[in-house]
Amino acid sequence: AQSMLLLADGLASGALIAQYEQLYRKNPELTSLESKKPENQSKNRYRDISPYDVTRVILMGSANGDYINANYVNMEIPGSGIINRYIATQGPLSSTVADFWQMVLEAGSTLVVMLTTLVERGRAKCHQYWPAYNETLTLRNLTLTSTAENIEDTFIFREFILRDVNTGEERDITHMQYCSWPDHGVPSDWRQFTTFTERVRAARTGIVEPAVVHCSAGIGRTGVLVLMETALCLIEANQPVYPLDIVRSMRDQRAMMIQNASQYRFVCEAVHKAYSEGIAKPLPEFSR
Ligand code: PTR
Ligand code: PTR
Repeated sequence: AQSMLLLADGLASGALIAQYEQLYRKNPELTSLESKKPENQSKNRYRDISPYDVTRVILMGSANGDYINANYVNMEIPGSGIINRYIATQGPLSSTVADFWQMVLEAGSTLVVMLTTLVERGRAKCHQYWPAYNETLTLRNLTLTSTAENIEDTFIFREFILRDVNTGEERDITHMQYCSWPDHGVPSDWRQFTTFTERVRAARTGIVEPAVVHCSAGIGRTGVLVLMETALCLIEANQPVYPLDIVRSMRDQRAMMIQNASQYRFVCEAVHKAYSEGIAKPLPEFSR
């Protein structure tokens, strides 16, 4: 409750945004050398968005090298025993779709969260990396079959079966897409965004494998979602929420998480409203 008062004050005074603007966008001590190698450059959607070497996802069984523009991001919720694990990544390119699904397979992930549309203002933001409903996409040693597609509001929920052709192993994958959030911008409605985040939380409950989250570059919108989910979990665990510490922790794992001050303000306001309206509140097991 104390940290929520601080949050409200910081929003009102502008101090919260001022502190955000002081924070490094990339941790100066961490390198991103792999992404600059000649054989890897074409695997980056944007020249200026590179994964740190130390937290990058290393592909084991890809015929196309071990590089993908993706980082492990782990967010610990003190006092609750919870660590929310993510892989934050760019929207796949046509040339990296097989690498993307190889990553999902190797990470054991069952949840993919997509925060972009394929095209925004006439520009390609993400390649369509899944098959149409009822169809199967074949990729190197994997197949992906679409078994369900439901539109709710501005969300689309899909179900896929990912199959490793070599081993016969099959896995169900849930795909959750948020459709009304342009890059560099903020969602049109904090309530809808909070609802979406809660749906992601529900979908990952009890799952230790990382949720794969992406937008176009995999930093701006992805960072906002990770901050929101982290804050909701902290509130439920009756822990203080210091958003700048959360951003710093994210940026130590993937550079530039949360693109700009308006996104930061938006998510801080959403956290505060979710708390003050009782949408997010301490769970009984954590209340004193
Ligand atoms: N030209 C882009 C760049 O700035 O590096 C890379 C890029 C390549 C972007 C292909 C989109 C692309 O389309 P698709 O997502 O359909 O592969
Ligand atoms: N060079 C691109 C730009 O600044 O426009 C990189 C970029 C693209 C950065 C999209 C962030 C972007 O947003 P998001 O991470 O939410 O897809």
